[in-house]
Amino acid sequence: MTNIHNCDKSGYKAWLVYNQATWTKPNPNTVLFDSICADPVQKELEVAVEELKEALTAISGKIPELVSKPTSGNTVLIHLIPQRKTLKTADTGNGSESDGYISDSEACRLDNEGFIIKSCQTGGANCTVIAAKTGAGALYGVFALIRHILCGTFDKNAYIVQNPAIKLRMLNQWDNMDGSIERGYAGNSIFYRNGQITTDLRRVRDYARLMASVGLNSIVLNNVNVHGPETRLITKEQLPKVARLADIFREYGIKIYLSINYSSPIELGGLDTADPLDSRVRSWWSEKASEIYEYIPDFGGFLVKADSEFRPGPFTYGRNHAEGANMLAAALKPYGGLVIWRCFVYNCRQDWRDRVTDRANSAYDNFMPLDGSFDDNVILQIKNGPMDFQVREPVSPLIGGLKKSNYMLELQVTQEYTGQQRHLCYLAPMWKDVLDFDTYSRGKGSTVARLLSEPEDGLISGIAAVSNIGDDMNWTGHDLAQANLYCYGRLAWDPWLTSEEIAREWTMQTFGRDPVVTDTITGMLLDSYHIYESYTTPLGIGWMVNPGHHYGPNVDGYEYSAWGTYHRADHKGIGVDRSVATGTGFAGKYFPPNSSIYESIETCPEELLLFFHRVEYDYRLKSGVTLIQYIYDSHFEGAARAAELVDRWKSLEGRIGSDCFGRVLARLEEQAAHACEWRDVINSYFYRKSGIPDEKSRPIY
Ligand code: GCV
Repeated sequence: MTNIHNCDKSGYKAWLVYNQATWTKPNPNTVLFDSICADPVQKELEVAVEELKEALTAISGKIPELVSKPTSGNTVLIHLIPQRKTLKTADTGNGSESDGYISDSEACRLDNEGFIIKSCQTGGANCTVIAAKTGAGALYGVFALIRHILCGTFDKNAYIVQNPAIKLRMLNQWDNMDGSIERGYAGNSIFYRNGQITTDLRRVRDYARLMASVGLNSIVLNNVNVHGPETRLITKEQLPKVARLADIFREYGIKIYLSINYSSPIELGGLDTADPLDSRVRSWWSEKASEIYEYIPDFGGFLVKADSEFRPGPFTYGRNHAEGANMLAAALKPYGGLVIWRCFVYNCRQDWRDRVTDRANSAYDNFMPLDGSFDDNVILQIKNGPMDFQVREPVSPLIGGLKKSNYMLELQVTQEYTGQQRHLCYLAPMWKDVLDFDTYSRGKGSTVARLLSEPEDGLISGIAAVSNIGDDMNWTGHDLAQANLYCYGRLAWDPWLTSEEIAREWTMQTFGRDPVVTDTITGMLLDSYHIYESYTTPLGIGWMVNPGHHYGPNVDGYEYSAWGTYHRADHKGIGVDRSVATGTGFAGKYFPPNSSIYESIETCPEELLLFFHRVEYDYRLKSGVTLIQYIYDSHFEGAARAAELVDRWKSLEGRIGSDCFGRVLARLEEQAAHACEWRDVINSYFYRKSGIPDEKSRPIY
């Protein structure tokens, strides 16, 4: 067995481990590159050259020569396309000028972050040209080339042109300055320790590399819940240190953003108000912006959680979200900065007895009436579902609903409700359900992926996700949870990739190209979301977790709370009626035909049945089984399949480095045991509520 992945015992290098074994059996069309050619005066290309050199050295065991002109052998030529006047005009098709490597018509096909990989013969060398308009584009091209080499899909005659589908591709760190991470499951922050920005920046650089390797271009460096110490990140005392972080990320084409405290004018500025229409507040923010840009000239902007879960916001002053956001936007506008304003706004002090108020309606009701009133440098950030990152939710109707505002999708890579990186849960299938969902906002075919990649004229869009990394040596606690960070970046770049394509390429890069390993891990990843869903909460109902930390089953944990999170189970049935006819009306917020599909219990997709409808236990699903029997069956099957994951992994013993093998095995065993706990708690709860026994007489307590 030649492909054992054991050169990175800790998992630290993640998918950039550059397993030498992959090179020993190159694809017939792969060539061994012996040199890298780039114009040495082009500082912008330095990181791309460094990355390529590191990868080729590790993979082939030989340090490639750095040359300024291709002369012989096999060369990777990294080329910055000059910004000539002609590039501004449209492609005329023929007779287009060329700079020696790339014609004008080819250059016209590239965005600022795109790249071309093509072959050419020049100066006696066989060149693979990576051409781009910027250093970031070249870096993405380098990482793409490395990926193809490692996956065995590199073809020396290939002609690849790529641009990112979504322009703003962001990670949100929920890191606090005390070093903790809200909803972090992989240790402490790599950015902060004991109230200070860390001075050991190696890890930050390695994180930037991981991000750039999958095409991410923006990061918010602190938690959306901004406490006292993080409020001070925008002060003179912290800005020089924030600027150092920005310097590192900049090298990798990544812009930094900060979450801000809406009450900063009071807490930092000594004002008695943070009213967005007060001129003193407006000047305070303008001066603050000017100060920030002195330290960080390409600062991305602010992320704001306002009037949400006890965070301050414009409501205190009788102002709406547009007034609140636009005031900050005006301050950032002269510098090209953005305000990313979260739509996660709801009443978290609801009375559980109140059956009329529905948290699912909240973001839509708060923001739809304001569509068109946000300034052009405000982007609304919308969680994928109307509630809060549950295992299964419908897509937020704000996506596609908003037509005159910039917006971006917010996903959660950190596995708050999906097993906290103790359970295996590969999230690409969940995100694909979101990205492939047809909103019908512009008629048939208006998928979320399309809306994000082709925003309405003059608008901008993006995608953000809450990161899953911490200072654990393997970044993500569970080694296989690295696949979630990886697939998030890949989908942000190309939302039409399939879950399987991404799982395969991640597995090959991380573990080498042993087909048994690739097939087994890819299969485990692809099954894992459905397995997790089947032993946890049934048919889209959500929230059956222990309050606070959200790990493990507790069916009534949130049932009598103030958070607006109810399943309403009783002895007859379960589910929330969100129809227009008899329920909270949420189903009516979608474009037809989605609204009528969700409205009716007959047509509602079954995986969302209990999200949209109250259903009696003896209701027969399309398969013919009753709801209660479905709940029992899926929980028994889910737990059994979780146990099988252990066996599937064990079949790889000897094919995976033993350290990683042992770490993952321990997590999978814990998952299998915990899945039994889930199964028994959920099944017993519903048996006790309904009094209906399992048709198959399996143990229920
Ligand atoms: C950062 C949920 C999480 C909170 C999180 C919040 C948000 O409520 O449990 O930890 O706060 O979402 O997205 O703002």
